[in-house]
Amino acid sequence: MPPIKRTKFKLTPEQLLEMFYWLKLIRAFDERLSTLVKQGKVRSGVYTGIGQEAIIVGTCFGLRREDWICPLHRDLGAFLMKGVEPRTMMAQMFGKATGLSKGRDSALHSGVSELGIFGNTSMLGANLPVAAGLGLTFKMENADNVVVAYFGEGASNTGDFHEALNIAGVQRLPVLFFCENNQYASSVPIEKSMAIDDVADRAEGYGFDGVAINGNDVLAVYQATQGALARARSGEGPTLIECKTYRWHGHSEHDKAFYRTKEELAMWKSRDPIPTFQTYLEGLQFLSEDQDKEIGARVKSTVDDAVEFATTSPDPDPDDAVSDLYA
Ligand SMILES: Cc1ncc(C[n+]2csc(CCOP(=O)(O)OP(=O)(O)O)c2C)c(N)n1
Repeated sequence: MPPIKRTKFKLTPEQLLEMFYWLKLIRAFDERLSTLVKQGKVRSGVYTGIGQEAIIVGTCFGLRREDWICPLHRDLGAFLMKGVEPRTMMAQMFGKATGLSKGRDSALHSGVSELGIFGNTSMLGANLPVAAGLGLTFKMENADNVVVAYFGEGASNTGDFHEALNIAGVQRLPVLFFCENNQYASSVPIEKSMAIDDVADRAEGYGFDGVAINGNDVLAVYQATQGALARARSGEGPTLIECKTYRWHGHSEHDKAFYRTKEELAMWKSRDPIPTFQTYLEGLQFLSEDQDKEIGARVKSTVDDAVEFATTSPDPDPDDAVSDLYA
């Protein structure tokens, strides 16, 4: 079948189905984690990104292994798309010896340098100066690799955010700053922490483009990413892309989110990125009922296998607590 013509950066039907698979896998992974937390199986805080999957899929799809990502607490899907096995990721959340950090942290700070994944820090915004530093390395090495750095709208109020954007603008660094604007920073709604409507407007103060897009439209995110990637790879510097979205669950799985209304949640659920994309694919006759079932079955068996692996994996050996240290 010919590629889609509607968009500037063309995707084949096969690639679109792959995107659909990733959306469903990331949703299923988070949903299973949410259940497992309640069963006491997870030894980590869990901050699901349910409702925000289009941002991860639209940004990570087609990234090079050499490109780096700086994911947030809500971005486990980015680890999967960058190449971490679902089994390993689940074992990480279970705090098992087979996880990324071998059971030695609270699961959300691991990175994988071979895959270009920077381990997140707990301080909001602190990943952004690191992203700028990675970008500076690429510039100094004359490599056309790019850094994709995620942050919440809450983090855009920190000093680190502004310092990172400033140096990225001055040095024209190959960094894509991706704001996951899910409307709340913990319990604080955006209108109580910012006097402007769009985080994207902040880029102008640092001399580069910022754009606000529908973060629940995977193709809109993909298109914006590809444009910014092309500019960054050719030395034109950073871009700030603000994705308007919503997180369906509380800030973490132990937050019941009483600070928002049922109506607000229902409104955003009606903009669920997955059925929206499914309808689009079906309209183009790229997704049949059988293909949908096959993708659903593949997603389920991948998550089942990951949970089985994590459940049966050994606990860390206390003697290993200080191994892998370096100075
Ligand atoms: C510098 C700093 N201040 C406060 C916190 C506590 N904290 C952790 S997550 C969070 C909310 C983050 O909101 P946002 O940046 O919008 O990302 P989201 O969780 O909504 O994805 C806060 C205030 C922190 N980790 N670091």
